[in-house]
Amino acid sequence: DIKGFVFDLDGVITDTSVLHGNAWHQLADSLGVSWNDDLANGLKGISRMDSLEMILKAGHKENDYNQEQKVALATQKNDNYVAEVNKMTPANILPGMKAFLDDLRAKGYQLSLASASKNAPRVLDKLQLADYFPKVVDPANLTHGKPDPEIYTKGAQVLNLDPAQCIGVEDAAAGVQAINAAGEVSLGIGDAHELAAADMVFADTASVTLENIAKKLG
Ligand code: B16
Ligand code: MG
Repeated sequence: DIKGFVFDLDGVITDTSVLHGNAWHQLADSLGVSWNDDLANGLKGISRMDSLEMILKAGHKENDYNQEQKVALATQKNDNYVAEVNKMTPANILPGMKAFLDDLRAKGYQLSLASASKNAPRVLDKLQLADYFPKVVDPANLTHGKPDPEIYTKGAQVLNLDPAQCIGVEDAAAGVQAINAAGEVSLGIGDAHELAAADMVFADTASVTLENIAKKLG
């Protein structure tokens, strides 16, 4: 029986993926790395430093900067990103997600957060959702990022649940892979082809309800 839900944040609860994308796009432009949709999609769910590496590699510039310079570039991107996050309000919660979280809470499901973002607590605060997620996996303590299962394994652990008792909710292919490898039921939100590995896929957040999940679980 399902007893808990382990949530991704960016692209699931709110669309910070657009803000991340804009901030990386700005940095890529300043480095002379050309930007495209594939690069933008590939960064979803990927940690800050791994994202920077992907961008530098796309422009064949991964050897042009030392570690200290790379940290400075990542900090520059993050400063721009945080300035945008600070403008967020509960109106930035994706359609249907507040109602879904309320329903889950009312029905006694346990909730945890498995976001790769170090800014997740700030984002939850801005959305006024911090109360819903007393259990947040700290990405600073992870050895491996998504698609490694570690963050989702910990997402179940903090709830004292077996992975099989949890549904992991993701918008990114790397995240779905992580959920599957952790032994949880994977719920993907987005393009059915991109998220083909998920146990169930919903086209958008508004269609994610307990009723629709029950139908797909059969
Ligand atoms: P930060 P998620 C991920 O969040 C984002 O999808 C990804 O684009 C971002 O680089 C990563 O968090 C790290 O974020 O720079 O704020 O630590 O999708 O796992 O909720
Ligand atoms: Mg995401």
